[in-house]
Amino acid sequence: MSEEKAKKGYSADSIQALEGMEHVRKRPSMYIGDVGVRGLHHLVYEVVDNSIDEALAGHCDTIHVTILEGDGIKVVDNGRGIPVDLHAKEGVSALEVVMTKIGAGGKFDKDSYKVSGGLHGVGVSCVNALSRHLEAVVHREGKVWKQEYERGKALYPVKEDGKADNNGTTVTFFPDPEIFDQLVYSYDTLASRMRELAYLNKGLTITLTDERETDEKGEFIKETFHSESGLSEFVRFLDDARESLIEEVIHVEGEKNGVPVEVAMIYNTSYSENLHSYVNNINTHEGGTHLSGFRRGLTNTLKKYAEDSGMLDKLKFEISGDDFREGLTAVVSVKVSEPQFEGQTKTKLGNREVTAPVSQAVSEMLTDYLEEHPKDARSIVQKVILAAQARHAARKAREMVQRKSVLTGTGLPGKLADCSSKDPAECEIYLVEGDSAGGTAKQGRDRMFQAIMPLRGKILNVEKAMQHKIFENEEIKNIYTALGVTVGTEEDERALNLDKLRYHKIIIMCDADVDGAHIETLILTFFFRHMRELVERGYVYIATPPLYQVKKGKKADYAWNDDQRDKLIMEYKGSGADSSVSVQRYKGLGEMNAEQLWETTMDPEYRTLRQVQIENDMTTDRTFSMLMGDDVPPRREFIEKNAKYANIDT
Ligand code: 0RA
Repeated sequence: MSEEKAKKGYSADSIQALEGMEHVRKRPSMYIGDVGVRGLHHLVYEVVDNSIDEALAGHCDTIHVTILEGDGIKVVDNGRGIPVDLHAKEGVSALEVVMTKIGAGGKFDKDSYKVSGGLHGVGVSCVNALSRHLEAVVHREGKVWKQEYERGKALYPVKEDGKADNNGTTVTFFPDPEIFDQLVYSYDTLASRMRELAYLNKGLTITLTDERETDEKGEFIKETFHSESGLSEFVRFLDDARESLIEEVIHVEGEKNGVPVEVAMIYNTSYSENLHSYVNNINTHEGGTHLSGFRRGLTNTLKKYAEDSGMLDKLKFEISGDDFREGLTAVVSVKVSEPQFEGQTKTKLGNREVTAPVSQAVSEMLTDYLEEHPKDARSIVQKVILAAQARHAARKAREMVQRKSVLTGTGLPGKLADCSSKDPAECEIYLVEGDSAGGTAKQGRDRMFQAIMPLRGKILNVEKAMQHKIFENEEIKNIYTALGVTVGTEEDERALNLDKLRYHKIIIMCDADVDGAHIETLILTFFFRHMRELVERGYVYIATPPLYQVKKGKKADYAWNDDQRDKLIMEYKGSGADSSVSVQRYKGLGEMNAEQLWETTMDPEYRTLRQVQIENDMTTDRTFSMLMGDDVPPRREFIEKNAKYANIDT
C-alpha cells in the first residue's frame, strides 16, 4: 500500500488525509450527527453551505439543487469555481485537496470564508468520504475541470474536460449504502431548508428539482426560492396562518460592533411565542447569547415605552419578560466568525460578545418603530398587559393542579389505570381516544409496564386557547398529573420540569379515521406547544392499529395498508380450501377485542410505534398554526397533499 502511494507521489500529509477520510467512514456520526435520515440530508446541506459561502463572499447568486434518480444529489453554483491549480504544499490540485482532505475547506482563502463553519462546516470532503461516488466539475477561467471519487478516493488526477464560458462548481454525489441506513431523500425536507436559506440570504436564488418523479404534465417537480427582503418575508411566511396585530414587520439589519445582525419581528393575535435564531445560517435551536440579546433589547425597550405611556399604572403586578413575547414571531440571524456551539445538541451559541450588539440593534429598531407607529405601539402594550393578566390567572390554575396532586396522596387522575412498575425508563402510558377503547386497552395491556389513560373526545385546541384555559381543562390537567410533569421552576415560571416524569414512552392511540386523526393532531399540538421537550427527547409515539383483518377459517392476519391486505387475500386464496376469504375493515379501536388490540397494537414484540420527531422547528410551527388556525383553504390543501401518507378513510 505505502509503496503504491509513494509511486503516485503522495506526501506524508496526504497519507494523514487519507487516514482522516477513513476516520470519517469509521465514525460518520462524529461528523454528520447520525447515519439515518438526518445525516443523509446533512450531506446536501454541507455541499450547499459551500456554495452559500461563495455567495456570502459576493461571487455567486444562484444555486441549483437536484434530487437525481438513483438516490443522488447534484448541486450547481455559479461562483468562482473551486481553484484547480497545483496546491504547493500538497502537490496535487487544490480541488483534490478540498475534496479529499478533512478540514481543508476554504483554508487557503480564509478571508472569503469569514463566516463559514459552524455546525455543518465539516467540509465537502466528508460528503465525499461518505459517498459511493462523487463527481466534481469546475468551470473556471474558460475551462472545464473534472475529478471523480469513490468513497473519498480520487479515481484519477484532476483533468481538463472541455471549454467553459461561465464559472461555477458542480458537485454530484451518491451517498454510500454501506454507511447510511436508508438512502431516500425527502423533497419536503430539502425544500424547507432551501426556503429557509433563501430567506436567510436575500437576493440568492435556490432551485430544487426532483427528478425521481414527474407530475401530470410530465414535468419534474421544481420550486424556486428567492427573497428580496429576507427576514421580513420570512416572518410573514411563518405567520401566514395567523392574524397580525400590527401593520408592518419590524425589521433591522446592519453591523453592530463588527457583528452582522438581522432581526425581523411581528406580533399576532395568538398566544404562542415563536422565535427562531440562526448563526451563520444554522438554526440555533437551543438559542444562546444572540437570543438573550434579542430578549433583553425587546423587554427593556417595550417596558420603558409601556411605563412612559402610563398604560401600566393600574396594573397590580410586575410585568415579566414572557409577557412581551406572547404572540410574537421573530427571526434573529447573526454572523459570527468563530462561533462556539454549546448545549445538548450543540445548537446553543456561546459567544458572549454577541449579546450586546443584538440587544442594541433590537432596542434601536424598536424605539424607532414605536415612535413612528403609536397605534401599533398601543396594541402591543395592550397585548402585553393581557398576557400578564393571563399569566397570573394561569399561575393560579396551575398551582391548583399541582397543589392538588400533592395533597391527594397519589394525586393521580381517577381515569388513569397505572402500571405496577415505577421505573420511568420501562413504563409506557397510552393516551387512548375514548372510554370504550380505553376499556379494551385496559383489558389487553401488560399491566406490569403499560398504563392506560382514556381521553374524552376532542381535547382542547391549545393553539387558540389562553394559558389559563389550558390549565383549567380537565383532559389536559389529567395529562400533566398522569405524566408527573410540572410547569415552573425557581428561575423560569414557564419552564417544564421533567424530574418526576413517570413514563418514557407516551403513546397516542387513536382510531384510524378522520376523527381519530383530528384528535391525534390536537394532542400533538398540545405536546408541541407545551411539552416540546418530551418530543425532543424522543418520548412521544403514535400507535398504529391495523386497518384490516383478513380471515380464513381459523387463520387470521392483520394488514396496515391495502397492499398488505391484497397480499394476504391472495395468499389465503392460494392456500386451497374453498371458503371465500373474509376481510374486516377496522374503523375504530373499539372494533377490536382486547386480545386483538394487544396483538396488533400494544405488544412490543409485534406493534409498530411511530416516534414523533421535530424535523424543523420552523416548518412544524407553521404547520400547527395552519392546521389549528382559522383559515380553511390552506388546511384543505395540506390535507389533500398529505392524505396519501395517512391511513385515513375519507
Ligand atoms: C476557495 C477559493 C475560491 C473558491 C472556492 C474555495 C469555492 C468553493 C466552493 C465550493 C462550492 N462552490 C464553491 N465555489 C468556490 C476562489 C479563489 C479565487 O478564485 O480567487
